Amino acid sequence: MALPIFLFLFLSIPLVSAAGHHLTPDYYARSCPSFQAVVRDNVYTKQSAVPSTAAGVLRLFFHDCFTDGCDASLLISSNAYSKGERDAEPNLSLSGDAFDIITKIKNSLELTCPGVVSCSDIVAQTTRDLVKMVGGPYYEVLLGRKDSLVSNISKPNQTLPATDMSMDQIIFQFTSKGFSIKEMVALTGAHTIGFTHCKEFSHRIYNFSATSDADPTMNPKLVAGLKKLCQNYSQNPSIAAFNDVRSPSKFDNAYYRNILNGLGLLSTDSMMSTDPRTRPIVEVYAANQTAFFQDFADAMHKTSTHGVKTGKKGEVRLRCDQFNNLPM
Ligand code: HEM
Ligand SMILES: *[C@@H]1O[C@H](CO)[C@@H](O)[C@H](O)[C@H]1NC(C)=O
Ligand SMILES: *[C@@H]1O[C@H](CO)[C@@H](O)[C@H](O)[C@H]1NC(C)=O
Ligand SMILES: *[C@@H]1O[C@H](CO)[C@@H](O)[C@H](O)[C@H]1NC(C)=O
Ligand SMILES: *[C@@H]1O[C@H](CO)[C@@H](O)[C@H](O)[C@H]1NC(C)=O
Ligand SMILES: *[C@@H]1O[C@H](CO)[C@@H](O)[C@H](O)[C@H]1NC(C)=O
Ligand SMILES: CC(=O)N[C@H]1CO[C@H](CO)[C@@H](O)[C@@H]1O
Repeated sequence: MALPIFLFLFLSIPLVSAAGHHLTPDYYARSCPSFQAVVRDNVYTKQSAVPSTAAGVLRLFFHDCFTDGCDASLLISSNAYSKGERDAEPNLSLSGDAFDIITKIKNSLELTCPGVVSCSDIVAQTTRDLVKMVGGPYYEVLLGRKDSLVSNISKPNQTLPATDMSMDQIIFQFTSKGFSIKEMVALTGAHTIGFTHCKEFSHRIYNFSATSDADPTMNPKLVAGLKKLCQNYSQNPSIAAFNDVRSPSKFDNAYYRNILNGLGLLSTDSMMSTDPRTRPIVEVYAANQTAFFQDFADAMHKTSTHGVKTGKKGEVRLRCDQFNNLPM
């Protein structure tokens, strides 16, 4: 008689942690039943007014989750005592509107259910709703994340992929966190929306090499357009180009068709289309949006549970940009 019970207990330990760190879709069903509606309404209002919001939040979500897990550590502002992730170099181009919508939703939820909803859950849910609103796939968001108790300015530089990395280094930033090359290619389809500042690709369009002014793998028409757009970027660093020249604000699979045709802005985008480890996956997604959407949805779901903190490993922040206990 005791044997089945023993077996059940024994088996249930790994099953619980494998099932997503105690996250559940209905975590706030009783404690904050308006959670989903508050996020949805704010997403609709903000995205309608400021169409760049979706890309900004999607990138913020990726940077937060890939830096010590999805724990809103990226939202912490630096103070006199410590410098937060938000001030790390790779974050400097994160859109202010992305932080703004998270703050708005948090403020609204603090009125209806004070101290209940974590900032990291707000980021996960807001990202999903925005991706859906601009035409991307739907996926279920599990809830119950806690917010981090630390935010370290040196972390983003070490954990995030950067445009000047080799394909080996880029792949390492994903596989070292348990993401496959296929998941990496699917997630990077996020570059179907949003902007890139000129400095990220200027080396590809001006003085590229001794023999060629521009990277010869780039489409010459794109090069000409970017040279014109970016001519004053050193005086005006805020100049930015659409990531996806075909359908800049629609979430679709155009990113993959672009990079196969020399229309990728970043050198890492171009490498995705040429490296033998990634090109076959790019070709599938370029030809089949359904396949891309399925894999993107699964990979976003996985990203949204990466390194999540639950229970006493975190807190529900009262303000997303500050820890509840400020250093003395
Ligand atoms: C493969 C490695 C990646 C590299 C090297 C990379 C690099 C970059 C860079 C340099 C920018 C331009 C930032 C700026 O100038 O403001 C950018 C934009 C963006 N990235 Fe990535 N990225 C990568 C993967 C991803 C992934 C996996 C996601 C999300 C799942 C993502 C989402 C975005 C979005 C949405 C934007 C546009 C942001 C905006 O318009 O505000 N990226 N990325
Ligand atoms: C921040 O991260 C760096 C590198 O991982 C580490 O050396 C440093 O001790 C951390 N700082 C704090 C305050 O945790
Ligand atoms: C991160 O890397 C960039 C570029 O390599 C550098 O300029 C910046 O100072 C670094 N930031 C930190 C906090 O290490
Ligand atoms: C390109 O390089 C040449 C020679 O080194 C230099 O004179 C020129 O100013 C550079 N142009 C740009 C746009 O950086
Ligand atoms: C770049 O700057 C020059 C001189 O300041 C100005 O005449 C020109 O219109 C600017 N071009 C763009 C695309 O902003
Ligand atoms: C596209 O991908 C989906 C999902 O993987 C698959 O079911 C479908 O057969 C594919 N369509 C084509 C035309 O290959
Ligand atoms: C969007 C955002 O908060 N960006 C911050 C990045 O870091 C700079 C420099 O410290 C801040 O001024 C920005 O506010």
